[in-house]
Amino acid sequence: MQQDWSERFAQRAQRMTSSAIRELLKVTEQPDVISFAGGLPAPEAFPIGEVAEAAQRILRDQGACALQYGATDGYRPLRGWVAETLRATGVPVSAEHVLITTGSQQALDLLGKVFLDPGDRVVVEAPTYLAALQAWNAYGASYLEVPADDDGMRTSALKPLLRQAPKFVYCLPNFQNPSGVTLSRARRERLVALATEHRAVVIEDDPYRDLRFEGEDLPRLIELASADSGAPGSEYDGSVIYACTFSKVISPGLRVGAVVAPFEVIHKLTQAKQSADLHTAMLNQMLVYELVQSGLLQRHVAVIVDMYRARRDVMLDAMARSFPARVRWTHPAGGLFLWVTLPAGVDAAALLPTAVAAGVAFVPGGPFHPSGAPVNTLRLNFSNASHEQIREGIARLGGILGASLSEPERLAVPAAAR
Ligand code: PGU
Repeated sequence: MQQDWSERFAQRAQRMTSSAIRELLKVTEQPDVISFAGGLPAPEAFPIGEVAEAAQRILRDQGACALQYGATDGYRPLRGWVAETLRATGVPVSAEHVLITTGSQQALDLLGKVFLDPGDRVVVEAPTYLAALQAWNAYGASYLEVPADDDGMRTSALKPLLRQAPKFVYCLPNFQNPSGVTLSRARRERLVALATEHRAVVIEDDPYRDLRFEGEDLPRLIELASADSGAPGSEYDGSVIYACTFSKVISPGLRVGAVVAPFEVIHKLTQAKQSADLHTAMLNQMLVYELVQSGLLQRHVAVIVDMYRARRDVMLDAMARSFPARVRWTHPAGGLFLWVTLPAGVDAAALLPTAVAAGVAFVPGGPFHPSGAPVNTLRLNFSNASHEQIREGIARLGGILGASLSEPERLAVPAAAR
């Protein structure tokens, strides 16, 4: 007898949805599609030779350890390196405050697992990273959205939301995914002050920090929270939980990220990780440590920052040439993405099949909002295509936008779906 599987799934599983980015990866793997969809680093920049040499050194010098089971909280030298990076900016953390995760995506999932009961509120920027929503939807989160502008989250709108006792506030301060905007220094200070006043927890997700094309680094929220709290010499006990990753600066395929938090939170996250995957791949953790230790990280970041800045410039220039006048977009100072706003009432998802048929892909903006709306936005990635592909892809997209905006009734969102 055939099972009715959907009936058997737990309520948690019924709340699960697919990532629009992951789904699109299948389409964009077709060689003739120019993809501005996934947040993929430039493959031609991957440090393949250095990774091969580091792998040989590790296997020669550490042999069996690299192939053995390891501790759940991670490879200790790598935990120490992450702690040292933050300590250098005044955050009083040691290796025990760091949990190595299988990409920072796992950190988001584990945070949901340990903090969220069904119905719990989470404050998110509008728009926000769709796979964080995907992770927390499974745990039954409900969302409070804070509007954002070119300076990031509008902290002036935060107070009434904090009064509703959210479990945490999720913030991407640098070159936000999907919008590309950066939270201003004044708003960082305001956010941390408000969080302290309301005893709110902040999750700072920071994969793009090192990919700054211009301007000065701004303090991390966890730095500001450290400056505010604790006697000199005391250990970190602030309310900001910091997630970072080596995906965008070395390789996403290695799946190595980290989360930094007070001891009690790390302890609970470690229990949650034990049942998820025992530990992150040892060889990959050792590889990452070897590469950051050898100075490869700094050298490589300098190369890809120059490369991505040039690609951003080509994309902005091409958009200015070929996008219709009523279309708006952000001008990111770093990261991998920019965010396009179409006239109200145009559904970007409805344009996607036409775009893919014309050989160009983007991520429609709806899924970056908990409610799936507004839908007149889209995300473009500029790190994964050559200058020629960017010019060609943007020209194709410009043509499609031009045609669709001149016949709005065809693509208008039906009133019921708005
Ligand atoms: N947090 C943010 C803000 C991200 O943008 C991403 C990746 C992650 C966490 C997770 O990255 P890890 O590799 O797990 O460290 N964002 C990519 C995901 C791409 C994909 O293939 O799903 C993106 O395109 O938005």
